[in-house]
Amino acid sequence: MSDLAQALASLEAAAQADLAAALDVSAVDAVRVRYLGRKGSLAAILRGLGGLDAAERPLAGKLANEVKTRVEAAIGTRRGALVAVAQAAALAAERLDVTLPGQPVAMGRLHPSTQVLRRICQIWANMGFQIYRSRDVESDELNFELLNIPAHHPARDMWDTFYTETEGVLLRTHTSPGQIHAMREFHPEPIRVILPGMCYRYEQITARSEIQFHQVEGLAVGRHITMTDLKGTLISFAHRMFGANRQVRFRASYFPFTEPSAEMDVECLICGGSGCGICKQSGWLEILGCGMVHPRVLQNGGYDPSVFSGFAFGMGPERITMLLHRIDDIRFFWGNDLRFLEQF
Ligand code: FA5
Repeated sequence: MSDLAQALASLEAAAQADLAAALDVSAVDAVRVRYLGRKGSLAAILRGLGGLDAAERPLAGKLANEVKTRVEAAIGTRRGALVAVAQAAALAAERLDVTLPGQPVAMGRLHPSTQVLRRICQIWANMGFQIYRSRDVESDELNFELLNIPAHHPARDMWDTFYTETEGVLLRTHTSPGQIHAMREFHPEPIRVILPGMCYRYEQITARSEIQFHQVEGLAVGRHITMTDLKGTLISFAHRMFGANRQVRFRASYFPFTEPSAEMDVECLICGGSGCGICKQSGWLEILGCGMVHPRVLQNGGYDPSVFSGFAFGMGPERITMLLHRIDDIRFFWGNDLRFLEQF
């Protein structure tokens, strides 16, 4: 029994000395394994209990438990102290200055064309026009035939076309085929819609013309709609878009799907009307084509032209954006140059 007490006492002393020498948490954990682990020194001593007299065993067991409890407590204390030291060191090393200003997150923004497109839609919405979406890939029938432009008609030369490999399927050259979609959906009710969307033309790219550009089509169909309604509505749009003092003019024009037809110009904002490269020295910039819906087109849409009449227009938001921001080359729009895009 006294041997066992001796062994326990020296185990405790050795464990305390090792703990005092342990300088980090992993060294403390190693002490626990070495003295209190399943294969550690205390377990080895306890295996010797079997050799004692039965009368001595309870006292020996009690002694061993007391030593174990004290060593465990010492390990806990040492471990806690070392964790606190390590935390203090980490806090000091990784100190955060929460008063430093944050790093700004780079904000994206809408493309200038989208911004103007939305403004145009807003103005027309305020004037009671609903937005009607229609497809970019169209049939020859809707893009041309039902708009009064039969195959081989010279008017087809007005729109150089991207055809697909599927017979009769093309990329729409204007948003006007949407007029037929809308009329066929709503007839015989009156209509007031705008149709924003992308158009495609197989054209020479220049400072004023792209092969891909937006249009916003407008269509009003009802009883007793006249050319006066068309002019008044478009002038009101131009004043809301460009300011009440902006000059506009209508020029007689030709579109196979309207009769009579016109084009509306806005005083060139880039040169103030004195003439520049963008307005071809005219002082005016064309922003849209328009006219009274041709009776045959009304009929193709399902309306009786002896009862109904209507007006239509198609404008180019990129041209309008150029006017508003004095951009002198349309190629900037799809050039993906951030130096351009970040200005809006
Ligand atoms: C048309 O496309 C007719 N569908 C417009 C129309 C609708 C007339 C309804 C009557 C009734 P035009 O080809 O002129 O017309 O184009 C209309 C507008 O689209 C132009 O005024 C211009 O602002 C814009 N636009 C035309 N071609 C280009 C191009 N290559 N690049 C950029 N904008 C263009």
